[in-house]
Amino acid sequence: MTHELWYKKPATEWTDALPVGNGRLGAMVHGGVGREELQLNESTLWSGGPYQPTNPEALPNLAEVRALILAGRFEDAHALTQAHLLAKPYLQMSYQPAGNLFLDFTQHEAIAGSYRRQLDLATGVATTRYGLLGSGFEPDAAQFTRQVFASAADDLIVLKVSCSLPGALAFEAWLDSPQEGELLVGDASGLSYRGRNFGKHGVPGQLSFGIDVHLRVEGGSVERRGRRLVVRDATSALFLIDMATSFTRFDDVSGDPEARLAARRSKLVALDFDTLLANHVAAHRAQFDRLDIDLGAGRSDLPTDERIANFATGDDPALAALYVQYGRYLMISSSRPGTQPTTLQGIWNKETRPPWGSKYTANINLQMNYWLPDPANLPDMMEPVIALVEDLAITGAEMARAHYGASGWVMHHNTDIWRATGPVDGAAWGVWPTGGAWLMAQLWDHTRFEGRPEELVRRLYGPLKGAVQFALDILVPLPGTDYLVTVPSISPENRHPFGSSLCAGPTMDNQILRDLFAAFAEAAEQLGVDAELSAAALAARQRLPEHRIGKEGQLQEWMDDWDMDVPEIHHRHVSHLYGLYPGDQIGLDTTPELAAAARRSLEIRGDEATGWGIGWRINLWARLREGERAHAVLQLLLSPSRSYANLFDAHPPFQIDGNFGGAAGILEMLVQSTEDAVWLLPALPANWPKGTLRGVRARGGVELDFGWDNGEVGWVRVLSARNRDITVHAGRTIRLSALANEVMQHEFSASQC
Ligand code: FUC
Repeated sequence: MTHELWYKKPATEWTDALPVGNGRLGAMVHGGVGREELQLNESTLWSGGPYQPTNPEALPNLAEVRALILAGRFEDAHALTQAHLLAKPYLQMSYQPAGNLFLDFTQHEAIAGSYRRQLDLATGVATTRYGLLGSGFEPDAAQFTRQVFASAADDLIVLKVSCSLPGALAFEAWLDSPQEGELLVGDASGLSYRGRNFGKHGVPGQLSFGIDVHLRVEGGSVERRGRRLVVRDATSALFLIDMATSFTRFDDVSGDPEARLAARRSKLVALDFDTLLANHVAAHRAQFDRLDIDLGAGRSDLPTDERIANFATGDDPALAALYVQYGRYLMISSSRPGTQPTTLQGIWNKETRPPWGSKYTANINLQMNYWLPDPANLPDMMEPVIALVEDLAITGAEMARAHYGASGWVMHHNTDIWRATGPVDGAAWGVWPTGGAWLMAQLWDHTRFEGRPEELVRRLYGPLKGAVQFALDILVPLPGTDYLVTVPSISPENRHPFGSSLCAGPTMDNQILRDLFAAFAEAAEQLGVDAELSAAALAARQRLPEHRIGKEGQLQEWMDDWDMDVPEIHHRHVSHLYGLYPGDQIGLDTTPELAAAARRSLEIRGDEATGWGIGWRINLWARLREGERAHAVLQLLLSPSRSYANLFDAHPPFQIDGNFGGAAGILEMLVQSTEDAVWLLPALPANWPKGTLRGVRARGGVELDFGWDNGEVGWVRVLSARNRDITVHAGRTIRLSALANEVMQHEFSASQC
């Protein structure tokens, strides 16, 4: 099984370039023949500095906004919200590019047909190779190779340029940055930039940062000429690239980038390329090799851009498997323990004013970014999200007090590296108090995948409790009923027919809070604490408005049957279908009527959406066990209009959530689970009749390998961390008794119905 993205030509656009990353450092590798360009990122380089955007006008106006919404005066509520309820500033900080490293080569015309650029997902190495014409070389006499990787083992980016002909390598290297600062003019051993970040929306820039590029040349010479390093007559050149900022925590920018760079540099002097490569590949494979997927043969003979254009023909199931592995690669590269969570663009951003700030949008996008790690056997990659909610429980507590007079903590629909949690962007988008609750419900699901280990439950308990306390404080009785509702809120980001998005008790909030309260009760019970609060949460849960089916047979998005009268009936968000996926309150077996209504809603909404909207729909169709439909939607994703040449998801320009959501969707077509049962091939399309999946994780702390032929599961292997019984649905249903840490294999062909 090949794990390569490959191309016959260099990148001309940023979205042709190949990403490498180690969670902290990222680079986009362009692979030009005359000019190599590495666009560089460091995950803590954001605009602004510590800030707390509470607005003192919010709380005094909250009761009035509530009253206006409950009276159906939505436009008045909207105007008052816009004027007084938003955070100050009402926009957040953005993720920033650090710089660019350029190599200008003296000889630069590749022999036709000799050029190949590739990214090997299994090793995490981007390689460019070509032969050179001219300058006296015979064809093929000089083969040039560039290898780039971002090492998690040694925490740096490595670029090696080499030539098969001793002494034939000549280039000039230089560095720039879009951030304010200066290039240091030093000796010929490297290039350095020292700079400061930008302020934004009235929040001053408070970070300093540095980029260090060290160069070691084998054979030939290197000299400094002004801002450039000039290499002549060399055989190979090794660049070690490191970056650091003064960011320490959301409220602390007192770190010393100089000291950080120096500390890492001192460890690197002794390391040669082969050692660096071996360290990197071992660390990468330790994650990457944990899952293997084979959906059948494909067109790995074609360059990846041509495979994307060809996917609709149906002869390339292997591209769907590659898409899963690419999602896993992007996760390993952009989110590791101790680093920042993956942003809307992972850790790859070249713009100082990126779309949506390249930050964390928490009304679908941040959550979707983390749908993949659990099933895809990368549970460590959830760590940055756990660290995030630990921060948000602090910053969001101040926001909860200031804007709602509530205890606990809140995050609305966005956050940034400074862990701002206020309502931003505008009344139509920002005034949605359940972003933090969704994250906690998702992290509780993560504990299920992990088999609910006590240490993890203990760690999540504080943020979970805070999210519950906030929810209990802000729920208000709906006049004339026994219901408790969120108000003001919205159903992200859909406008209802009355000139606003603002409403009371949108379906998604009720679903999220049902999950949150249930999660808290389970956690409190497991730890044997907070019985009273747990009872209060369960009592409130009973009073959340139940699901409703509307006049078109659809699942209502709001308490009232407004769905057919909205201005955007094909809206990309499908918020009320949270209960079907990622939630499990709606299911074909458990709530068939609601499942039929959810299906109707999905049909009305339509499959045509931007990248992440497609990613969500694949998962939803998978939960409805509609393999063909899920596959048809996957074909929309794996097409030139939604996937760039480098397989980045196009939410024009680029947003990584579609990559993660799409990859998770493919796994959801193959395996679904509760803590007691797994379903194998619940939504298998006819296009993937034969295959294997090894190392996939299921809820209950279970790892599975299985194979199928003619669309039927032939065998399954189950590995559980503890003794347990598992029900396996795979055409027929069997019950397996697994012993802790012992592989249990079952052949379906031999089993009884
Ligand atoms: C949500 C979406 C947009 C975009 C943004 C980052 O607001 O509605 O489409 O993905 O997040």
